[in-house]
Amino acid sequence: MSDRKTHTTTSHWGAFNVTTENNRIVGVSEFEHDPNPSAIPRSLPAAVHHRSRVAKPSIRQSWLTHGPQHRQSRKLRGNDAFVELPWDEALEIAANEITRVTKEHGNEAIFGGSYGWASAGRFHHALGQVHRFLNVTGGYVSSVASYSTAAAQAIIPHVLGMHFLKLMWGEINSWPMIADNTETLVMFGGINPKNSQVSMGGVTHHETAGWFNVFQQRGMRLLNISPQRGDTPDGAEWLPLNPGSDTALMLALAWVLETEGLADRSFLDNYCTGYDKFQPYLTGATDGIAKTPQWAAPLCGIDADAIHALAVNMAQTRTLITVAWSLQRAEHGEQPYWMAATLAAMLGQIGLPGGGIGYGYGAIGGIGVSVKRISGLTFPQLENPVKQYIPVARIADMLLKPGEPFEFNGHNLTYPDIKLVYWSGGNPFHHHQDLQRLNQAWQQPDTIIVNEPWWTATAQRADIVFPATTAYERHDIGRAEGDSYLFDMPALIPPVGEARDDYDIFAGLARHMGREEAFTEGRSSEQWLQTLYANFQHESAAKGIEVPGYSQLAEKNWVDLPLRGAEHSQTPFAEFRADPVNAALQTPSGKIEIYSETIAGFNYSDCPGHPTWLPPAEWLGAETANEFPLHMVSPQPGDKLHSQLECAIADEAGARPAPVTLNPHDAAQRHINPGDIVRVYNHRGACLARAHVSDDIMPSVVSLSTGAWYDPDPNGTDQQGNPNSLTRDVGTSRLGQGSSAHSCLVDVEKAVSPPNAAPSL
Ligand SMILES: Nc1nc2c(c(=O)[nH]1)N[C@H]1C(S)=C(S)[C@@H](COP(=O)(O)OP(=O)(O)OC[C@H]3O[C@@H](n4cnc5c(=O)[nH]c(N)nc54)[C@H](O)[C@@H]3O)O[C@H]1N2
Ligand SMILES: Nc1nc2c(c(=O)[nH]1)N[C@H]1C(S)=C(S)[C@@H](COP(=O)(O)OP(=O)(O)OC[C@H]3O[C@@H](n4cnc5c(=O)[nH]c(N)nc54)[C@H](O)[C@@H]3O)O[C@H]1N2
Ligand SMILES: [Mo]
Repeated sequence: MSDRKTHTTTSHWGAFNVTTENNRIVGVSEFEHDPNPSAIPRSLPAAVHHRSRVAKPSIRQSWLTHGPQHRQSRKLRGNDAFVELPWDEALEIAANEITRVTKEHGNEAIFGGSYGWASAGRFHHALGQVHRFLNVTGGYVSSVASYSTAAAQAIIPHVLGMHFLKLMWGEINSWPMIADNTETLVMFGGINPKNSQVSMGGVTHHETAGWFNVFQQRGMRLLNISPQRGDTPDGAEWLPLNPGSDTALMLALAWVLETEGLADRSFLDNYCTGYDKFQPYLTGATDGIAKTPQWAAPLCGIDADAIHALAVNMAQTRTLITVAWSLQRAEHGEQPYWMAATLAAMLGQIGLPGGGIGYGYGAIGGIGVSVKRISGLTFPQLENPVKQYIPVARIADMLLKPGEPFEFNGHNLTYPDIKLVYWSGGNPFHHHQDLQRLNQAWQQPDTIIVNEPWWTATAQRADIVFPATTAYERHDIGRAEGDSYLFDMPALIPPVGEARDDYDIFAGLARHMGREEAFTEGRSSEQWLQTLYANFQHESAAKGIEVPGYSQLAEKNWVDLPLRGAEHSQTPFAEFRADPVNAALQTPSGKIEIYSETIAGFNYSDCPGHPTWLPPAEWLGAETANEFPLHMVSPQPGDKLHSQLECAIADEAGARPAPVTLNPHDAAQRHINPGDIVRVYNHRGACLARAHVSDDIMPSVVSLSTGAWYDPDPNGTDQQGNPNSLTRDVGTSRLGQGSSAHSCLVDVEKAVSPPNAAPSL
């Protein structure tokens, strides 16, 4: 008899229905209440049951034979056999090793930053789990900010006086407000339909593309300023610009406003500080270079007349400037964010509906949605007794430079000496820049422990690998910021192989370390879910929101809470505009800081006291562009989330190596035809890719999405097409120390030898 069943579940890319039969996922289908469902789940059934699932606890052969302190053995990470062990034995070995490291070196020798997106679901969140475990066992060196928005998180509080995430979720024009008020939408880096498929914890109602239809019907001017046409939904004007040059373009727009009497003096006087220090830089009084459209034109590749006309248009209409996250994932990525706020301040429309500045629309799906926000359902991570941290993207620096000083947003810090790395819910050998360098760094620690469902490039480079369940193999509750839905996420199938939930893995380790009670508080995961849910229900009721009971939610599978609606959006900065004294911003001056005494006081040449054009080391205007004449951008993949589900996609005929998009002009110059296997290379590394030739990308720019599972051959050429075999591992600046992945020059040639036919897994 068939036990075929269908349930709805949620994920970072939204809700979908899953059909199971005989303990297997046999099909997925669209969630009928989503106006524009994502196609990402199509690879899910193949991925969940893929041969690359980690079946059993596995320990690297030579780590087991020679012990953690054997230097030669560490060089074998990634090229060694694994020994499968019973759970209890493996847990005991790992627990003893954690104990040894803390006894010999202290908890400051454990890195538990563990960055990555893991999966949706409030309780079984791999990062929260590993942090709580490490906290109850003495603490760990943590990481701050994110690969996504580190430069923004550093600069925005200095300029606008609030946490970047608060600005993005709270003080932002909602889609309906834009539709009703904005006349000119100037999108730096676009508002990307592929990226808005995704949001942390899920986006159920995919509405970005729908809003663009509304904008077009209303006759709004939609301007995509970006190296790729596809960075907005169809129908926008496309103004291609050289990657990394946005600050120059914004300065030239500002120069036109300043010199043609179009800048809003009264706004600058009443709501801003430091324009008087910035203005002489803009006009060239301080450095002899007037930031005119003629000056910017060769830098950004946009005609001077077009820049002039755009500035005038922006001043004459209700204009919203939007900035994608990608602009700040580049060297000096703080600058376009600061300069965009400055430009918006000069236009004087901050605090007016549909005007001003908005960061991150389209970067993830929930931004711009009008919902009432409720909190709760968070598994407590407890206190970390260790106070040392690194900016998240400085992982390789940390491992390579123990004891060395570095600067970060006004702090003078020192890299700790890490002996043990614990990673759960992330894939650094996918996400970090310059993977050759990370490979060197990865040889430093005694021991690397990873919880992972799949044999990713990171799991393959670990010493101890614990097989983790996926979100489809355990019960959880799903709910996300910017989303009105609440999901019961049933365990759809039993754990694949011997996989265990992260919670049970950490409870087991804690037991071997005498800390089980502290970690579990005597609860099973099901009991935790009930406890967290009861609190959530209580808190929601206090805010007037009725949520169903625990078992009622399980029966219903999901509910759409009455949280969505235009009435939940307010004009950002309206209170500040109405009363700049009593509703002052949380900056030192209480105003928008076009010049920041604080930042100037740090004395960072890579982030001076006001927005400044600082050419990156790698861009089309750099000297090294003679040798590597193409700028490679490495955006997020449209067909998946980062490196997740990649194993199933890679199996599809012709899917790997990954596609690299080139302009027909650049392809012809190199005798490259569509579909050719090419080698993308620079002085740091190389990878194979498949040529996708299109005039949707500007000349001299190539685009290779992240996501491929790093798989270098013996010469170091990645066979799958991971862009981080080429990117540069340098912080955005001493202020943000973020990832500067998008600042990268390469060249492309036809590959001489065909790639390995199939991925190694
Ligand atoms: N060149 C370049 N590089 C980039 C970027 C770029 O723009 N360009 N962007 C950066 C950004 S913004 C980001 S966010 C990162 C993405 O960073 P990654 O860390 O690469 O992201 P994911 O692939 O989502 O990693 C999540 C991992 O957790 C695993 N996982 C899923 N569920 C569970 C679970 O329940 N338990 C456990 N233990 N593991 C689980 C998945 O299998 C996967 O391996 O990449 C960064 N890297
Ligand atoms: N489908 C899908 N969606 C995702 C993700 C995913 O993995 N898959 N990941 C999510 C995550 S973690 C993040 S952080 C966000 C990232 O969101 P973003 O950072 O906004 O997106 P990216 O895809 O890196 O880049 C968007 C576009 O910016 C353009 N661009 C690059 N450099 C420049 C520049 O210097 N100037 C200008 N004007 N444009 C430039 C490129 O053409 C690129 O296509 O996406 C999220 N959404
Ligand atoms: Mo991200």
